[in-house]
Order: sequence, then C-alpha cells, then structure tokens
Amino acid sequence: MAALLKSLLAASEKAARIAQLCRQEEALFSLLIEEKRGVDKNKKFLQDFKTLADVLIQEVIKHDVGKEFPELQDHIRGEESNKFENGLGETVVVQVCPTQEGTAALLQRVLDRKQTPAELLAAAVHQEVVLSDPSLEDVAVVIPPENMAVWIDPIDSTNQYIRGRGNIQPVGGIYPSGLRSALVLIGVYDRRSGEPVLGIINEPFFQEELPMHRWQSKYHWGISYGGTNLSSLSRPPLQPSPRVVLSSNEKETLQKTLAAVYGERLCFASGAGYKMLCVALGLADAYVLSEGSTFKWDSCGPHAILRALGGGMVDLSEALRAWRAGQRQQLPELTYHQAVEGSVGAERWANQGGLVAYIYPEHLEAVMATLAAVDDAV
Ligand code: 2IP
Ligand code: CA
Ligand code: CA
Repeated sequence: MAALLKSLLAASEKAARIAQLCRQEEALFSLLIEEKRGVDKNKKFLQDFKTLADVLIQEVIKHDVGKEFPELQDHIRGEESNKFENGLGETVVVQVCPTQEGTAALLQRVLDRKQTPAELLAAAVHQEVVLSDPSLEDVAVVIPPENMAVWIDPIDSTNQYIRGRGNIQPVGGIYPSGLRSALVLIGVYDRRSGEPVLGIINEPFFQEELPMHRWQSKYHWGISYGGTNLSSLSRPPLQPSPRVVLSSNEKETLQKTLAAVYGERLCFASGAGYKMLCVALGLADAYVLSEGSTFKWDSCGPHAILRALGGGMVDLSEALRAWRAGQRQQLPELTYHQAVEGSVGAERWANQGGLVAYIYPEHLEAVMATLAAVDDAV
C-alpha cells in the first residue's frame, strides 16, 4: 500500500518538470533571468515571476496530493503563501483550476497578461505524470493519512536555481554550487508526535541530456514508520575518515573548530536540502549548521530519508545542552508539528537551534564531542 508514496513521488516529478520548464522554455526563461538586465520598473514583476514558480509548484503538489487524500488536504503546508499581488496591485490567489484553460487564465493575471508563459505553465500543471517504477510495488507500509501532515519546499536553493549554472564540476562527488543543488523537498510527519515519517528529495537538474540540453530529474525517498525503515537509497558504508559539509556562509568560529579536526575533509556546498542529500548519499558524513537559517520545509523530507537509513537530524543547540549535561544517548531530534513561540511569519517554523544531519551515530558523536569541547564554537 504505497499509495501515498506514489502520489507524492508523482507530484515531485511534476514539480521537477515545472522547475525545468522555467529554465528550458525561452518564454519563461527570459522572465527568470531578465532581472539582471531589466530596467527598474520591471523589477517587481520579475521578482514576482520567481516567486510564482515556487508558489505554483507548491499549489500543484497540494492540489494533486489533496485530491487523492482528502484527509491530508488541510494539512499540506509549505514555504510559500498562495496570495499574490500582481503589477496592477490586484491580489490573485494562485491555485490549480478545474481546467487547463482556467489555470492559464488565472496565471495570466499574475503574469501581467503574458499569454505564452501562462499557457506553458498551465499545460505542465495539468499534465498527467505516470510513474514507471516497479520497485514501488514492493513497498507494503501502511501510513494512515489522517494522522499525517506535509511540509513542502517547492524549490530549495532558489539562488542557485535562478543563477542556473549547469557546468559546475563536483569536488569529491559534491557540487559546491550550481543547478544541481536546486531541489524539490517533500516531507510527511506525524501530526501528534511531530516525527518525520516519509521524505522525498527530487533533483530536477540531475543530468543534462545532449544534444537537446534537456534536464532529467532523479528522485530519492525514504520511509521510517512504525518500526519499518525503507528507502530508494542504501545505507552508505561507514567511512574511516569522515567528511563534514557546511554552508559557505557558516560562522568562522565553527569552520575553524571543525577544520582543526577534519582538515581537508571539510567541504562546502549551497542549498540546505542538497547538503542533507549529500549525507544521505554518503558523500558527506555530517552536515552541521549553527544558525536558524533552515525551516521545517527544508529538513522534514531529508530527515525522514536519513532516519530510514539509520541516521537522523538533531537540533544542534539542544543536543549540545544535553551533551554537556552528560546525556549523550538519543540526542534530541528535530520535530515538525510545533511553531516557535513568540515568532511570526516564516520564523515560526525555523529550525532555530541549528542542526546536525548524520547517518552513523558515531559521526554525530564525533561532531558533538568536537563542538562541545570549544566554548564559542556555535
Ligand atoms: C535556503 C537555501 C539556502 C540555504 C538556506 C535555506 O532555502 O537552501 O541555500 O543556505 O539555509 O533556507 P545555504 O546555501 O547557505 O545552506 P531557499 O532557497 O528555499 O530560500
Ligand atoms: Ca529552502
Ligand atoms: Ca524555497
């Protein structure tokens, strides 16, 4: 009974196609990159277009999955709000309409009446995605949708997505920047416990096919529920000399502390989701983030995959507190159902204390021991 998994994977594939389309179709692509050369009066519209790609993807996932699982409909949330103000000051609620023509007409209102981009996007929104993945037939876990909720990051690493560099060379398998770090992230969590249960990471820019320069996507999934762990990925082998991946914006004190231990095995990459994927793939053994710059929609899906592989993601500041108090077993994992009290807007859903993503508890412990030993590392 992998119905929920299949539905979410199909939605992630459609999301990936929309993300690819915005870069491949001239009528859309020109809107995405125009800001660099565009005149000032165009700025607001162009900014809106970028947000529109995100909002639309989120709405498509919500629509397609909500249709199949009505119990989930009111519990699918994401980074973006679907209320949009167009260049004329009208508020438009972006949603998937019953017909393609209806969606195209609605999108035209957001896109300053531009017909071709609106029609291209509407066609992608209403296109049926058929998954051909025989391995899904063997997934027998039953996840009750009425107890679940969903976090979506329609496009993570937006900056790299817009910059759009497709020719970055990997360093030790890790792409430090570029389109490869732009991902669709979907996470399902238990409404009552807040635990991540099912995760999908879709890489819309996994591979460029020549001669047409068409991007191929690739998805990964993991389920960790009721004692069952399943994933499209295999647990990577335990490395004798672990690598840690960081944001290039990471605090200098933390960089220095970790560099003293990991030396050249400290690496950097864009995209919070991408760094989590690197851990899941075994390209890095831990991702450490000292700040509250990720949100529930960034970590929920990747966290579920890491759990399915025997790892997890802890709240760094809480884990440090526990570690220093001598409670070193079962460090506090991130949860997904509670907003940060006293915060407003997106900040309500920030992973405020930073995080450590890992597969092997040994690596988590090594990172914790290193950070706990230095007073101001975090
Ligand atoms: C961002 C994105 C950034 C990341 C930041 C996220 O999400 O993943 O790349 O910063 O934490 O919130 P960094 O690249 O320094 O890790 P979005 O692109 O969705 O805003
Ligand atoms: Ca994000
Ligand atoms: Ca995003």
